Amino acid sequence: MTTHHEAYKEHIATLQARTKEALQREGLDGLVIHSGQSKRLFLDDNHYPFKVNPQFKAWLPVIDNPNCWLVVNGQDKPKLIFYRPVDFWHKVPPEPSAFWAEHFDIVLLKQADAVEKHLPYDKPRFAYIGEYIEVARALGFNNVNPDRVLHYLHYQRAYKTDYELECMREANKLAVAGHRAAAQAFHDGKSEFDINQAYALASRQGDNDVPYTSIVALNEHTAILHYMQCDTVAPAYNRSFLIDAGATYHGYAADITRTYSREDDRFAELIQRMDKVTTTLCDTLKPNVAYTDIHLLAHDGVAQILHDMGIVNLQPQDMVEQGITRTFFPHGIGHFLGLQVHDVGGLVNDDRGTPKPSPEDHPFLRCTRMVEPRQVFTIEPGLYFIDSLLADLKTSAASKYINWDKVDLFRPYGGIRIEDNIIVHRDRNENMTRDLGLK
Ligand SMILES: [Mn+2]
Repeated sequence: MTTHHEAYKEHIATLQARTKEALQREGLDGLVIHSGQSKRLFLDDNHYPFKVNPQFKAWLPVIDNPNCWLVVNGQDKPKLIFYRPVDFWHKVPPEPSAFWAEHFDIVLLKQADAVEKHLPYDKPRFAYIGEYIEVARALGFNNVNPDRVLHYLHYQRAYKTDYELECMREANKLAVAGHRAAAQAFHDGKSEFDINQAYALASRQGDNDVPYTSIVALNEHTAILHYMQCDTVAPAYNRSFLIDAGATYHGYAADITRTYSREDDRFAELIQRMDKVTTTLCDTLKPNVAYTDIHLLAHDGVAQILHDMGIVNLQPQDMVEQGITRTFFPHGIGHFLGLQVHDVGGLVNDDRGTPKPSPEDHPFLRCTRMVEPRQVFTIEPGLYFIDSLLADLKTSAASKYINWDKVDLFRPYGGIRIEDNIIVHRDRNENMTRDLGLK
């Protein structure tokens, strides 16, 4: 990306304004935001992969450096305490010089535990934002991750700046390259492990770079919603393939799912129909629509398919009313996307964090907010043949409506999910995934 300095400058200005408001609500002078620490495995001298505090990477695209600190007050130039040890074991990050550096007063920190002299003196006027509460206490911060501040920041984070949208388009580019390579590897009959490698190679993302563990599933595995293993041996025959895999750019996530059938068969037809559900729902997403309504519309779409394909012998409306579609589509229609793959702030009514839970019958829906411009969502309807859920259905009163021979025909294919990443603009939607030509 030719980095848009102007957009980043505005991004910082937006964060400053949000910080100022959050501080006013809490009656504080500033926030001290900790990037995190390297975490060691129990009774071991190895470390887990470092995952940065999302409140830290909101400010700058430094996602691989523990022991860094930001001191912000919404007014003065933010201070960055940048960890740069003398270390011959590990790579030491270079002195900051990228596009973001000029927006911070930078202090270099050689020893992690020598940070105190760079932190504000008047600790009670500041809140610590980070994961390491005992570190915060040792440094003298009593106000740790105050609810009012986090609720406000999380709520506002749903409205992406132009810089953030640009980062997410770039993340989609990386992921789409991976998806193309993965589809090819599937058609070549490769194993899950080898398909995952093909994805990594083309997307330039290793297992620790992707925003979540990629789901690379063949045949029956595609019906396991969060399948995270990777068989190293290819099955005798690759019938079906579901890949839910993303990419990270400057700390922002893409989250894309595609499903493929090897043959031009009934399952391929099911995929085509589900693809239509995804694109139709993407068009329904617009300002002033409740995201929950999109979820309910997805059930109508799934019901229509189950009816048209002769899988359930009921009118679509009755099928939805009786809750039968929830056997086939047991998860939510999607979520906010951003610094975190399931970005925060989806289940609240306002910036004070008043809860707005998902409907009782749809507990896995991750967002209940009204759709507004600058929000970024995934839309990911699914249709699966999941043995455990089907077993429940079989013992229920609704069993008589199910064409079980058809169900058994589809079981070996597993399931379908098709997921796009959408920016809602005031006057149109931008489907970042389809705009890149991914079918
Ligand atoms: Mn998703």
